[in-house]
Amino acid sequence: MKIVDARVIVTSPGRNFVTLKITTDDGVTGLGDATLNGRELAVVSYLRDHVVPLLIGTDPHRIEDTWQTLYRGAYWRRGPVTMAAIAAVDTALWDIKAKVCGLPLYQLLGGASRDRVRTYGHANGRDIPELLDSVRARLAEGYKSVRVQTGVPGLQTVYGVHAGTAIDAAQLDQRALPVVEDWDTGAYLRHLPRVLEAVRSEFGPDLPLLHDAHHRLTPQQAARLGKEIERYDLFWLEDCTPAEDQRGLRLVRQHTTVPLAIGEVFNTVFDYQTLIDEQLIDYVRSAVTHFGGVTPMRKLFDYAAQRQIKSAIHGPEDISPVGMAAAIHLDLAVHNFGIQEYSGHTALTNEVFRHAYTFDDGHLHPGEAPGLGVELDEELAAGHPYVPAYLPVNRLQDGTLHDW
Ligand code: KDG
Ligand code: MG
Repeated sequence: MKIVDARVIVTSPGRNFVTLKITTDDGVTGLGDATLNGRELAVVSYLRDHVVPLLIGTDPHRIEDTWQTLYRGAYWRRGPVTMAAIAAVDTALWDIKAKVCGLPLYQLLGGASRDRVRTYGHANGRDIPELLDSVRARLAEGYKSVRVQTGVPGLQTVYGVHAGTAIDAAQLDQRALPVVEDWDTGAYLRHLPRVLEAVRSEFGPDLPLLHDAHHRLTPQQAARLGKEIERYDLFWLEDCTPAEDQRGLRLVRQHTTVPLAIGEVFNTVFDYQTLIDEQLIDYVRSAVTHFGGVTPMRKLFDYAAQRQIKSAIHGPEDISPVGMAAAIHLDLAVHNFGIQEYSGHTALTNEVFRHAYTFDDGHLHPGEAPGLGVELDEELAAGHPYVPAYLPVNRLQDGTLHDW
């Protein structure tokens, strides 16, 4: 079997998605997600100009060797552009192999370790009453676990929430230039305990609650926050501090037992070495799409399992249904599954990417279609071309650029 074609398809059914489609001489096709939100075209060029020529004529069954060739053979390792491109190839090859076997991908990963995949949804509000309404809406949709984000008094736009209407952060990027959010760490640290108090008193102690600090705190601030919110029994506190400096998490860990989740911006296992070896976190958050694909994700989870750390694959709207499908197959198969982030996609996106996975009663299932179980409607995709878009940036009130 040989790869005879590999094409990059860019479509924007409401937001941009980059998909690699690989075709074999037997006519089997595989899809991989290469969407890097706000920097999509860099990955398109990396794939089209530098990777596709290497794939033509090769054996699609040699997944590990292809991965190593793209990773080691380029000499220039790691980084989100490289790893998103490799992820798309790796995922598409797993899709092909599973289709050739006539099995859903999770069967090739060891089979199901559970019946269904628990998820969490996003609740956002400009203020606490609006957030409580949003939590009610997620519960009505069937979610059993909810991430809570609110506006902070005195700030116009903060992560997950906009001054005008409460919208998901993923929508903010659909504009010509970056939206500028404002930030005041002191105001946030004073506000968050009140938010969690209000949510707990409205919904009781049993609802699993999550919160994303979106890399905005120093280790000292995160340690202080963790101690203060322990009594609200969070499922996790996410990205409490930028984790390029993994040692920063030591301070946080020494001071609080709040579970910690990190890794959505990581792209190789080396980003996690200290965090996992020293058990400084509880959940690894990488996306299949940004971490080099199914192959390294599986290795990451096995490594994390040695320290009782669980999976929590990144799954916002900027992961396409192709990346989401790959995540759900892994979720069903790995033993140390924790939770899957899931906000769904627009109806149009679901038409462009018809998928076998289903969401029911707050849980996902990958379905039983061979491969990933996703078909791309190329004609429909072509009717929704790329739209230039950026993620927001974040500035302190004196204008200093802050972490986003
Ligand atoms: O593209 C950026 C988003 O993926 C990110 O802001 C979403 O933090 C996020 C999350 O936890 O889903
Ligand atoms: Mg996050």
